[in-house]
Amino acid sequence: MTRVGRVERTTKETSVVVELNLDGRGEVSVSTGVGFFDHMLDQLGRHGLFDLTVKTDGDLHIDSHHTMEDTALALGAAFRQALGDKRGIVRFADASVPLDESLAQVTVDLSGRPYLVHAEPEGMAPMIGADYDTTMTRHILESFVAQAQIALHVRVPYGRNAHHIVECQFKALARALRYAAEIDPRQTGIPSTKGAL
Ligand SMILES: [Mn+2]
Repeated sequence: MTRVGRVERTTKETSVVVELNLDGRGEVSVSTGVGFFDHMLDQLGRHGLFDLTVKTDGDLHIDSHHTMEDTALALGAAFRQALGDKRGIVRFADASVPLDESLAQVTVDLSGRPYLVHAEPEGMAPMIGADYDTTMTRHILESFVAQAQIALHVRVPYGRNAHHIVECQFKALARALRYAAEIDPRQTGIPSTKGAL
């Protein structure tokens, strides 16, 4: 069984291609034109042990908003596609990841229903690098969740450096998604009393 998703999404604002293999080895090739966002997608694939290819050509002459939003939508759709009917998966998982002084705690349910809870420390620096607006982290996660159709809770109870605060969220997200999507050898059916997810 290969669990892969491939999504192409083109609008007047962006053109995105995402390929995702849930059962990969963390081999990642990403290019969105937004350096820090590429760094975050790299973390997602590497620590999720997904093979991940992302190529986005976006309207960066406006700003990085559409590029990151639309990439996250396509990534969510590819993740949902790769999960298939979710037979045999673990379904629920959580992961905590520190990055020096910052800690992220992520809990996920591959439920079929989109819901995001997101809490970060107050007073973060507004920008990371020249083109990553730190208010976009929540919007990236919202966009991913909407298409992946998962319940996702992300909390950073403490942290100081904005780069660390955001990066530990993507690392913990990677780990939680990896564990939740893993095949449980004792789980022969779809892990829901409803019989569908
Ligand atoms: Mn970093």
